[in-house]
Amino acid sequence: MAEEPKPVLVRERLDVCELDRARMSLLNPALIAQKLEDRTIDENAKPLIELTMKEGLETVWDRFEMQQPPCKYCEAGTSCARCTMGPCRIIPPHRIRGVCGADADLIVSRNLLDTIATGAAAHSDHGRDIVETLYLVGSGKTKDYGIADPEKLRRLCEEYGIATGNVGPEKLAAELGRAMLEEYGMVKNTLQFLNRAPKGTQETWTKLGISPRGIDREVVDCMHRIQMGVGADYVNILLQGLRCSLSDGWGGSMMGTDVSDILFGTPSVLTSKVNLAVLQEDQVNIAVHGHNPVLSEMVVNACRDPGLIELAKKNGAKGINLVGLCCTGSELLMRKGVPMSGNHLNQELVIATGALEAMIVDYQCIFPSLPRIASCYHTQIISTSSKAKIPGSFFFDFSPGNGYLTAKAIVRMAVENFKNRNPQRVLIPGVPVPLMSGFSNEAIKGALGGSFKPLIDLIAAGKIRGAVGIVGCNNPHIRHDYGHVTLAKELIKRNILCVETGCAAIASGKAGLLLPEAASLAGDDLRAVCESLKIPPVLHMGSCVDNSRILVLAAELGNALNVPIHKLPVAGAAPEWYSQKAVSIGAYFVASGVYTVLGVMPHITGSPAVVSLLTEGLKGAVNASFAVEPDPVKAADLISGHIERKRTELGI
Ligand code: BF8
Repeated sequence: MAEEPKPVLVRERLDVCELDRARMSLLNPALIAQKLEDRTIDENAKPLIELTMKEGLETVWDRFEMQQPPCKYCEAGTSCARCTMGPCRIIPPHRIRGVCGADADLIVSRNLLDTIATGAAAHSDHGRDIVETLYLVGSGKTKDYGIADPEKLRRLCEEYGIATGNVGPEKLAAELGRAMLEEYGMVKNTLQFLNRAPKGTQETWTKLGISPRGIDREVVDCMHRIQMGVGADYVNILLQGLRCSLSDGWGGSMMGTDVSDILFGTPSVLTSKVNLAVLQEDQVNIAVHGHNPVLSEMVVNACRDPGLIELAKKNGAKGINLVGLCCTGSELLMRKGVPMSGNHLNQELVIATGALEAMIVDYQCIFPSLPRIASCYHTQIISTSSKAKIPGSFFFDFSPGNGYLTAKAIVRMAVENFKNRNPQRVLIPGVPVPLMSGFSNEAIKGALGGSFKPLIDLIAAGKIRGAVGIVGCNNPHIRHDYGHVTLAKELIKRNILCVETGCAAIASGKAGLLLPEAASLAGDDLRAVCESLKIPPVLHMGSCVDNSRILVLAAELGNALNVPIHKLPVAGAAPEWYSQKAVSIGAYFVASGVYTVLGVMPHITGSPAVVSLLTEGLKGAVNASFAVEPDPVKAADLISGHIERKRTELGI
């Protein structure tokens, strides 16, 4: 029998020394109270933030404060350190060009292209890991994974022109996997899923020359353009940004979503619970954090292993309690109903409960600081991706070929760590909030009786004024969850349906908006619709790669009405975004024709020309643009104004 793998400590176990903690600790009650209010609206998070301040445990908010004031050139996007002729800053009126001659427009646009390419690469590389797993399943190279949705596998094969008659699922998996992997390069020079978009939207891309040719190719093209001495025209640079983002939204991310559905099941409506109180005092608590369900699905299986449950009991626990965090949490919540402990800014606080035996991470959105705060408790940080080794963590080289055995070894470590917990230091505040999740497009159609027609009719009749995708992160620039929750509440009040992913959806979950009862907060018409369908006014559609579900929803509505996406009464919003991935998402929303409001200003203000292109000029190119509005109530005004204009233009 194969042996379970052993972890390797990355560098050395980190320690936060007493001096560090004394430096951080805040003992002024008024100051603590003020900071609590400023930092979050998450009531379960407040007692833990208070504890971190009193005990001198450094968190993201402390580091944010210590970074103030920011460098104004970096903030404006007008600093460049790409080559060693510099670094350069644009300081008008005299220093208006870098050493190479790049002006503010070029420096800002190059920095932005770098940001988009980074985000698109992260999403699409995640997609590739999923597609590779499908290919390995199909070619018999892993026995740990299977095909959970053979019907969707067939549907996708047909979309790709792969013959399905009398062919078994393994062979289909291998063929589809290979066809998708080919789209990462440039043999085909196009992406199959672009055909899902309405014809008018596809024509816009073709006319503008921004139809992606290959997923990796577009990222590499971006990186080539930002090499000194290549891209010199800011408009040309930003058009490539749109093309690259489309290769994410309609390529890597869409594959990530659809193939995850094939491998792990297409989500259907279910109930679960959310917030930091999903941790349980009498159980071994394990959190999965990151993005890739190839890891977290195996951890779910390992947590059900009777031998490990028995071991947990022998160690004095009642069982094993697996909870999610961030997007891999959303993947498990959507498909398996695994409880969700929180979103991005909750990640250090889960450890500060003192009740977490292990945090298992893969990649993206994982604070490198986690082993530091974990060193103040018994929590083990377990890293699993060779791309994301974290000093102070225990590393397992996880791959689909050794998935289950590795997951078992990890869970065993967590279970054996239970005896090291100090019960005196456990603080699990409040009680969890129930929620409804699992709204894949298939599930939404199911709730509507099999097609989107009833939704279109409700929109045409004005019972639902339109739909808005609220997506993205938390960011210490914004009071934690305030942007998401306030915007969603404002929109549903105006009879606008919200569809949400990522950390935005988890914020809504914590605020009770993912429950059918939240219909009472909606306008009369939307309330009646939600009550008759027994659904919440805010629908959880998944993780960040699952923004592709929102694209597909918009495409299906456009196709049904025979109009391009930009004519629909829909919009996007990212009230608390921080990540490069979120910039890629915003760019593919806009490039697909979706007006998108950001709550945090990107680093572009140093170039009025770039600002004007993104907020105005793009309308003439892709029929949509960005807006920036930090106040969520004002953002709701912008969005509802846009939706009403689109309704008028459609004559509904
Ligand atoms: O991909 S919403 S903070 S967890 S980047 Fe990250 Fe932002 Fe959360 Fe997931 Ni998305």
